[in-house]
Amino acid sequence: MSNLPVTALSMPPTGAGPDAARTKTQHAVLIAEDDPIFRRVIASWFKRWDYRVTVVDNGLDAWEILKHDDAPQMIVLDWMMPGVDGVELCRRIRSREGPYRYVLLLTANDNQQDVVTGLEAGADDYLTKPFDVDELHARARAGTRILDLQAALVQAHDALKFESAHDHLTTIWNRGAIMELLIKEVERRRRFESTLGVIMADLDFFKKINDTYGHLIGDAVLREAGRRLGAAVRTYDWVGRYGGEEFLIIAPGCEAADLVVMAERLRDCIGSVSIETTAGPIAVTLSLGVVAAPAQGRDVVTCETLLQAADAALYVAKERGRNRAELALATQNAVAGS
Ligand code: GH3
Ligand code: MG
Ligand code: MG
Ligand code: MG
Repeated sequence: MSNLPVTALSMPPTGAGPDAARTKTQHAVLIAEDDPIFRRVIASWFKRWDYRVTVVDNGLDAWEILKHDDAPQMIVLDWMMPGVDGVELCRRIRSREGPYRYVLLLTANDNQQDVVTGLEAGADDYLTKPFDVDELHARARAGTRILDLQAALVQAHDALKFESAHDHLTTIWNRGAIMELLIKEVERRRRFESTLGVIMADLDFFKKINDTYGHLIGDAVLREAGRRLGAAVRTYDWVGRYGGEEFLIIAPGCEAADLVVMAERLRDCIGSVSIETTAGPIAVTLSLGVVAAPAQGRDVVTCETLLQAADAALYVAKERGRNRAELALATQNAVAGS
């Protein structure tokens, strides 16, 4: 029979109290303990401390739960359990990718070797039975602090990662990111012998919008143009801000005929409906230079050759009156017009 201290055995008060009314974000805990009394007492206390509690009585069930990324991040594991023991579970938890788990290992005695083995297997902390409820609470709080800190770090890291790859104004990919994507897609095309489409798109007479309405309104037009372009492509296409009022669109697996249709859709999504601004609706059009790299061919296709070809086709579109797309092939066919 487990040797529980009196303090730990005393059950928490039930019913509505100040704790029941707490609304702060709940943490979740998984308790894996084969001893029914320990299990019940530990679960009761964690509930009292506002944790969402999941309880299992063996290691195999615990592992089944922990295979899922949305499993509780705080885990209280008994060392000795049927199925998979606590130390083996620690090893499995650490060998798995996914969100960090804070593991509190319960050991039956204070054998120094036990503790070292447990910590080396990946436990963050340990408690030796019998333990006091205050000690359990303190360790749970320490674990929660670390999990909260870790969540804040992950959030900050994600935000930085997003900022470093996205354009501040439009929130689509920035120049660095869209160029990296182009390099990857050119490489993918080479390896898998697939087609690749690239479109260079530039807003027409944009300087005039700035000159007429001011830079802030110009910014609003750019933002909406970026949003419309992003919404007009397939989920596996890439849209980035290449320069001031210039956008680069990458369409993997797109043949010339599909690209022509796509370019027309992009032209239309900008030109067909005026952009609403605080200065009133502003009509703006888009010129596009389109290049389709075939799946195979003798030509060496690089980022530079694609960009040069798309840029040259864009220049032709501007020369031919704007609000149109030009396909950069040997024949330089016009593919769409206003
Ligand atoms: P074209 O039809 O030949 O492309 O003419 P354009 O006026 O669009 O081209 P031009 O290159 O002469 O002018 C581009 C303008 O875009 C000039 C620049 O100030 C403006 N621009 C670039 N980046 C931004 C930005 O972030 N915000 C605003 N508001 N304007 C920008
Ligand atoms: Mg046990
Ligand atoms: Mg322009
Ligand atoms: Mg330009």
